[in-house]
Amino acid sequence: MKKVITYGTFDLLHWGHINILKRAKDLGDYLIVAISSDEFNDIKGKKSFHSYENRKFILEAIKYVDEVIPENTWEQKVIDVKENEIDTFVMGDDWEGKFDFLKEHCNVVYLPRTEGISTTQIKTELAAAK
Ligand code: C2G
Repeated sequence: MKKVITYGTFDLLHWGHINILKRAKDLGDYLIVAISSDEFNDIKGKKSFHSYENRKFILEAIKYVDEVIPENTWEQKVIDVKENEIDTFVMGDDWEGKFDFLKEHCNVVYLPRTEGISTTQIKTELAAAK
């Protein structure tokens, strides 16, 4: 069984998120998503609208997602890859090159981001529409 893992906040879920989850799942048979905890979001300088629990609940409802685990630190990826016997690590190409240290443990794939949508754009356009 080919296992794939990807990481992210996945706040205000949109079709760009679904697009990368679909393509990540297409690279194997089992997709694990490590979703950023609220505390790790603080470390990333991100404030998400939905709590960790609710973002996890939403992700678990997606047919491409087989398992959701917490992302608490930058450093956990090597352990996650080893412990879950991951074959392929996937991220959007805004992270191109940033996780190449994982190449000694698994395939590392950066997929093109989906143009025309982002959580930031949603927040900005909603704020302007008031
Ligand atoms: N993404 C995408 N296209 C978009 C928006 C997002 O392909 N239009 C991808 C991102 O490249 C990322 C994933 O969707 O791979 C999740 O995006 P975020 O929730 O913004 O995740 P991020 O804050 O980049 O967290 O340790 C890694 C970090 O946790 C990544």
